[in-house]
Amino acid sequence: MSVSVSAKCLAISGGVGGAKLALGFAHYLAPEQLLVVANTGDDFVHLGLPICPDLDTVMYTLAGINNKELGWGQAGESWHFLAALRALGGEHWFALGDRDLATHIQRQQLLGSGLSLSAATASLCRSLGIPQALIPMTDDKVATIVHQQAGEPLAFQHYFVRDRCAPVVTGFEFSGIQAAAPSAGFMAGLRDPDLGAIVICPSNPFVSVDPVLALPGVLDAMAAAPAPVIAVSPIVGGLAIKGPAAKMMAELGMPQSALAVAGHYQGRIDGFVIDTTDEALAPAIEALGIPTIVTNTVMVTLADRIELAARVLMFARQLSARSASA
Ligand code: FO1
Repeated sequence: MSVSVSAKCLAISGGVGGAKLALGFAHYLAPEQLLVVANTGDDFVHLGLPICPDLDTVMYTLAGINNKELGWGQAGESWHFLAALRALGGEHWFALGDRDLATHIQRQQLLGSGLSLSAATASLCRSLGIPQALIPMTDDKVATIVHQQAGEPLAFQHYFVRDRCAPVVTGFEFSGIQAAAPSAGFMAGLRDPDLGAIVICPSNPFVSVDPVLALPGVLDAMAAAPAPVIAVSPIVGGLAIKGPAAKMMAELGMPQSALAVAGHYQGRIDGFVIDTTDEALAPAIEALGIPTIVTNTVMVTLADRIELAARVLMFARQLSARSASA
C-alpha cells in the first residue's frame, strides 16, 4: 500500500549519527509520527549508576541540549563532580558531567521505584519536554561484548572509552540477547498499521544496529511490517563520519565501503541510502538486489538533517508504491 503523508516513521538509532537523523525526522514529522528506538547494548552500571549512552544521546539531541563538541553528554557541561571524584581516587575514566549526572541519578530513582527502562525513559523525556516517543530496544539486560585479538573479551565501554577503541576486534557478542524481548513500544511500533518507514539510521552496524536486529522477533516483525526497511550508510568515502565503524570493518576483514555495509545488511533491508561521494557504488549495491538512492548523507547543519529525513521518507513512499504495484 502506498504510504500516506501522515505515515509513521520508526527510526533505529545508536549514538551520534543516528541521533542527527532522528532530529531531522523530529523536525520534519509531527511528534506522533515518529518513534525512535535506541540501542541499549552500550548500557552499563558505573559507580552504581545505570548509564544508557545511546538513549541519552538521542534524548539530549531531541531536547536540544546535546553536547555537539563531544557527541555525547550535555551542552554547557561542567565537571566538578568528576574532578572531586578523581581527587578521592575514584574511577574517572568514564567522564560524568555535572548535568549528565542528574540524568543517571534520576534514571536510577525511576528504575528503583519499579519502572521499566521504557517507562523511565518516557518520564525523563516528558521532563525534558520531548514530544516524540523515545524507546529502548528492550527493557531487559543486553550487553555488547567486544572480542579482541589479544586478550579477554571487553565490556563495550571498556573497549570504547577506557581503551579508546584501540583493541583489534575479532567479533561481537550481545550477552543476554536470547533471553531478551524487544520492548513493548518497539513491537507496537513495528505492528502499527500506519507505519510508513522503518529507518536504520547511520550508526555503527556492528555495535549500534546489530544488537537491535538480533533481538528475538525483531527481524520477523520488520519483515511482516507494512513499511519498507531503509538503511542509511554510516560509511562515506571509506570512512565513518564518527566512531570506530571503519576500523572495525578493516579488522573484520571487510572493505571499508558503503557497499560492504549494504552487504552486511543484505536480506534485512529493502533500500539503502549512500552519499554522493559513493555514487559509483550504487550499481554494485543494486546488483545485490537492494534498491539504492544517492544523496547528501553528511549532516553538518540542521537543514542537512531535515533534508536527509525528507529524502529517506520519499524513498520509503517510492518503495511502498513499487511493492504495491508489483
Ligand atoms: N565517550 C567517551 O569517549 N569518553 C567518555 O568519557 C564518555 C562518557 C560518557 C558518559 C555518559 C554517556 O552517556 C556517554 C559517554 N560517552 C563517553 C560516550 C559513550 O561511550 C558512547 O556514546 C556510546 O557508548 C557509543 O555510541
